[in-house]
Amino acid sequence: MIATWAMAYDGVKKASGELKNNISAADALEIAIKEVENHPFYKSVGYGGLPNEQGIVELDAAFMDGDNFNIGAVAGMQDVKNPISVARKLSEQQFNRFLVGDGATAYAQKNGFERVNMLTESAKSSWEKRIEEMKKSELSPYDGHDTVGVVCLDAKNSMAAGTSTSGLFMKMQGRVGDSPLSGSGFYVDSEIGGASATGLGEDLMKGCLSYEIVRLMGEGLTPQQAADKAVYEFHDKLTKRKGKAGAMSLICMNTKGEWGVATNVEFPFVVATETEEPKIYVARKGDGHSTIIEEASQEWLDNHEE
Ligand code: SD4
Repeated sequence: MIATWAMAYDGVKKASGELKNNISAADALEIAIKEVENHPFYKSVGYGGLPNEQGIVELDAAFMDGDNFNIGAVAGMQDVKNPISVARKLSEQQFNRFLVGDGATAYAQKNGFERVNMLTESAKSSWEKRIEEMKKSELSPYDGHDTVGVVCLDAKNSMAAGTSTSGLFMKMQGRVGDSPLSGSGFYVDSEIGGASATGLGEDLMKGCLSYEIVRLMGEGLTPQQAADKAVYEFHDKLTKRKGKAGAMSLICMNTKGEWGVATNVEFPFVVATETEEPKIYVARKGDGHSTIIEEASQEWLDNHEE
């Protein structure tokens, strides 16, 4: 299992332990993502997620089963504790697999998903503070955003991919990023591998980078080669044509459990394999089209904990 950001560590630990007991990739992915969604300190996923400019927490999530390509997704959903579970349930339907706004919220309610006011006091005060700061300076409202994305392989060689996010802090009401979009925020094919993205959705969705990485792995590239090629070539293309590229960090894994990461910002992520306990790594862009990946140092972990 590979997952975006250090916040995924507890979820990956819990889910990878269960994978050893032979649970499915889909179940493991849901366990891992729910753990992040339920944590009130993680400000951009689930409970405690930062709100949009109206002060409302709008949640996006997606689930994909790599065996049969089933996809379920929600966007702009409110007051539902575990968006990933709603997305997974939708993936089992024949029609109506991607629901937005009130429709997504109503579906979750009707199907018994737990309702919770997702705006914590702490997220509300961050929002109030940011409104004040924005009155005084040119501060970008969009700083600070971390989606949880997971790619998972199980003992029977099934794969799953999924995402969950409250999107960009101070986003416009109704704004949706890459996370619930197939091919952009996530993609998985159990005969090849899977990928997932985090970063600036407005740029990520221009490159369909999750699909591109899976396609490149299908052509024989290792996950690291595929991630490097897809992400840095697109970063260069965007920079050339538009002057700059937003933050883009991609994770991927193939059917052998080999993994790769590419990113144009400093990017922590978590990996657990059959032989390796869950570990936090930090990736950054190297020279040319390469990525430097190091295990997170004790100092880094201490800072993060704080
Ligand atoms: C979005 N990609 O809504 C998400 C936000 C994110 O790290 O991943 N931030 O655009």
